[in-house]
Amino acid sequence: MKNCAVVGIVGRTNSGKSTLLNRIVGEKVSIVSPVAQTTRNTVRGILTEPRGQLVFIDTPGLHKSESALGTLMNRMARQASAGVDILTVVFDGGERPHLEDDGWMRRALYAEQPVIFVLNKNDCNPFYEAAFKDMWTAIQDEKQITREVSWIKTSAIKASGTAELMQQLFALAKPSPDYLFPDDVVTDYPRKLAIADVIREKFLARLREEVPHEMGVKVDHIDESPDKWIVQATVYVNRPSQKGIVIGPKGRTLKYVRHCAEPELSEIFGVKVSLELWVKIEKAWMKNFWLLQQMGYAGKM
Ligand SMILES: Nc1nc2c(ncn2[C@@H]2O[C@H](COP(=O)(O)OP(=O)(O)OP(=O)(O)O)[C@@H](O)[C@H]2O)c(=O)[nH]1
Ligand SMILES: [Mg+2]
Repeated sequence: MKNCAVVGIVGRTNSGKSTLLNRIVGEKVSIVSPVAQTTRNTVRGILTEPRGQLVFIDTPGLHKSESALGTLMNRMARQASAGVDILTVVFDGGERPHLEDDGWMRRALYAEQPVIFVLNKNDCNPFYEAAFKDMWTAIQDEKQITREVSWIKTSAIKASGTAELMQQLFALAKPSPDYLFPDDVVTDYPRKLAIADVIREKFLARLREEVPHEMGVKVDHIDESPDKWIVQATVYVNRPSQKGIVIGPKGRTLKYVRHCAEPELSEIFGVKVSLELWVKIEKAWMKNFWLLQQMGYAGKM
């Protein structure tokens, strides 16, 4: 028998959920950036060990949202939190608690499954452990409910606390005759979406202000020959001014993105990858259901 569980990783945007997932599975399955709202899909990362298998679901961070895309992302995170065996709520201990942290704690209060509160970024100074614990006590007092949760402090960047987190997760996992996924699979994230994410991550590393949130990447076609893949992708923006920013002076931003993404994708897929990027202005693409679906943000592809 193997100990198996599906583990939801939820929390507010930028708390380090994707960094933590990558650290746990030991491979980069989910993109990371300092920009809020980096993850837009639910991304599964699978850890298989002799003691069992944990299937993690990384989710978009909860945030205030006015766009159709933002609403879909928040819904995805809430839905993912409902269907899992164990709920892991990740907090950014390097900042005072936000309203979204309060929201997740209130959700955790009524969760049907075991809950682990992960106070991440404990390499930060100050580290607001007491503020988060006070918030949790205040919520329980207000609702007059006492709910058992365990607290674990981690640094996803420095890999501290993750062994303890694993130990708790495997202890909560249920014996199962078989693994949930084949033991050599680290993610089942569709290839086109994974490539689009890596491209978007490189833009996020360069762009600031509103552009990252109003930019979408869609992989249109992959031309696969045995020794080389040519990936054609479209970068969608809302406004003409954003097109200039995404291209950069003399095309420098596009060049940077290709320069960073191509070797990374070649490494991931074990074949030389060459990118062809087009930038397209599509006003209100974030409300275009077909495009949202093609990017994996709404329903099945
Ligand atoms: N100092 C410190 N920074 C961290 C730690 N974990 C993540 N970060 C940083 O926090 C930022 C956000 O990390 P992500 O993993 O993208 O956060 P996320 O929760 O997935 O964010 P969304 O996808 O937007 O919800 C990045 O700049 C990470 O490098 C940590 O343990 N310590
Ligand atoms: Mg993320």
